Amino acid sequence: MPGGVSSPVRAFRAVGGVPPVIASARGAELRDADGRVYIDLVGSFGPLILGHAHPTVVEAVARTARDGLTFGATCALEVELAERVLQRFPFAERVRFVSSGTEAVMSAVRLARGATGRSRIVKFEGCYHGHSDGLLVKAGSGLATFGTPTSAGVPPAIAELTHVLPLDDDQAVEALFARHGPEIAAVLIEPMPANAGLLLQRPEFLRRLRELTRRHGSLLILDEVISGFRVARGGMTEVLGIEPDLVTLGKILGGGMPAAAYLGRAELMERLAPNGPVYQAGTLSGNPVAMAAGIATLDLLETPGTYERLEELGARLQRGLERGLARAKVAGSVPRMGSVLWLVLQSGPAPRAWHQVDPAGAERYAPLFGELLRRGVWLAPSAFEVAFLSLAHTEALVDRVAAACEEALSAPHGVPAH
Ligand code: KE4
Repeated sequence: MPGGVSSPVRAFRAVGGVPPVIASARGAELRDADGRVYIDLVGSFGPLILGHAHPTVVEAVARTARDGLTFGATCALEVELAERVLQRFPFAERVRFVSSGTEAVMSAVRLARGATGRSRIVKFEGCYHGHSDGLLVKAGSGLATFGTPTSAGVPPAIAELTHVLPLDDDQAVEALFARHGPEIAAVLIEPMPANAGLLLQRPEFLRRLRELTRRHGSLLILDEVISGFRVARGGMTEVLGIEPDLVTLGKILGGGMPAAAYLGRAELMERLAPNGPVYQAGTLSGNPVAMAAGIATLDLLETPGTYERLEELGARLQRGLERGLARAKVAGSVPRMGSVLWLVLQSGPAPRAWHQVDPAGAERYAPLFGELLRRGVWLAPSAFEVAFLSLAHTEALVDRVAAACEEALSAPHGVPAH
């Protein structure tokens, strides 16, 4: 297994040391093969909004698996999850399930190109949309972590069809549309960019994208693989009140099992095979076990007070981390949206675009990561991944994380004060 991992961001290349092998997890905690317990602030990079191994989700998976793992045919659970997704994203009329966020975004881009007959797409620097060729251009997540924003193996002929703009820059978008408007199939954005740190966007910037794409006959694809069901029942689409053409979902949708989706109006989605000329397929798409995990997860998120609770826990951790930075006299900030937070180790206002992110912040992050790991706090092994809280986290656990961070920030070989 190259790097000893099945996904590069899990390696500790950017923070040093050897990643522990995890043996089990429950609620807000991970347990490694040596029995060490960690408070988990990664949650498998987003899916585990309920925490690890939620008994209702595990029971749904076990019960469903006993009746078969995959049929290669439609099952009732697919229809049930499809209905739940469309209830939460009422702009959409059709949904297609796939097995990963990468597949969802790759397919949505192909559909946009097929529907418009255009080839150019627009993404934003630092945003990450999975590892399909055309999207590994100035991308975030592991690419930002390893300083390789554009992957080897992507032919120039493909990369040149992807225009990459800075976030938070209205003029750059206007200028690109002025030059290439009629050739642009789609603009693709994480409405809450969370793969180059948490780069919160002005709602008016996002609304401008909707106006420009509509004016030029391009589609707007909101990649809600992270934000879907995370920031609100209907994701950022609900929060912003914007009507996108396509939305991609993943992570929470599968509740920890491999499930993702893309959704949109019927006139778009009906262009997909078998009804239309845009092809996309998948052996395990919509399999009953993943559908059961997703249904159980979305149903549990209907519990009244869910998003208020996540907001409460997020605000508590934000305050605790900000207090720790101040007391340790370390320059930094803690941008947050609900239960998603980012620990920024640079002075000044929190960045809204990749070029505002100080690379020195990543160097300061590495020792802090190690100090926190030693204190039983599991953050992402990358300065550019965000922290996630879940409904399994408690005030006591949040306060322990804040206290550990304050100690770690002041530790002798912790983060150098500014
Ligand atoms: P997957 O193919 O990893 O399921 O989803 C790709 C994807 C698409 N869109 C957004 C906004 C995403 O954040 C992701 C995946 N996120 C990364 C971490 N931020 C996954 C972790 C990993 O690569 O191991």
